[in-house]
Amino acid sequence: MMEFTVGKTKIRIVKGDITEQATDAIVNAANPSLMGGGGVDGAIHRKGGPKILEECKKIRKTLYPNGLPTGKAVITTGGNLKAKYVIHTVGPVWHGGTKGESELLAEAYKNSLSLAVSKGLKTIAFPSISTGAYGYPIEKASRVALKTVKEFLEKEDKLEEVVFILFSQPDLETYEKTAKEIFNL
Ligand code: AR6
Repeated sequence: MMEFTVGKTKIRIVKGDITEQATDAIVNAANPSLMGGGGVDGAIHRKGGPKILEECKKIRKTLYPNGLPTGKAVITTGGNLKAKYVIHTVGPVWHGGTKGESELLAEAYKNSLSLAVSKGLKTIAFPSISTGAYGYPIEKASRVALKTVKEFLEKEDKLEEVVFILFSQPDLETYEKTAKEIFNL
């Protein structure tokens, strides 16, 4: 567990279950269909209940009939979750690193943060996007995640808290090690 600030924003890196977070928004590592899946996505829909899926279906009908493109983000209610909102984003599938994966992963973080700010939200929690089913190596992903959030917060001071929720001890330690470097801690 690690805690520090960037400008006015507190950053926390913790081990836990994102579906238990009481932040204004939690971020879902979704797929383009927005119809649910395994991993974090499955856990969020199971615990959040049917309202989330209903809103996802509406988004598919209106904004994104062909699915949510990789790197983009949309927002729904948090349903029965403690979080008020779920921000659904799609990280890239890892193809070895030469298919624009790092840029797309950075977009997923940036667009999620921008959406939270545009909705007036103050606190947001991220899982480690793309590092489960999508196969993105955790060390590389931790660099993109932390660097992107750092650069965002250097330009934007409206968020009170950004939390990174890691599901395993090794993942937590990887993020902590990267954070020490990137934030000069
Ligand atoms: N809280 C926090 N982190 C979790 C939780 C949880 N409850 N459950 C899993 N993780 P993944 P992806 C971690 O596979 O790689 C889905 O089927 C997990 O250990 O959830 O972006 C979607 O529908 C890993 O570190 O997301 C897509 O099809 C991280 O969350 C696809 O998987 C991300 O793993 C997206 O793959």
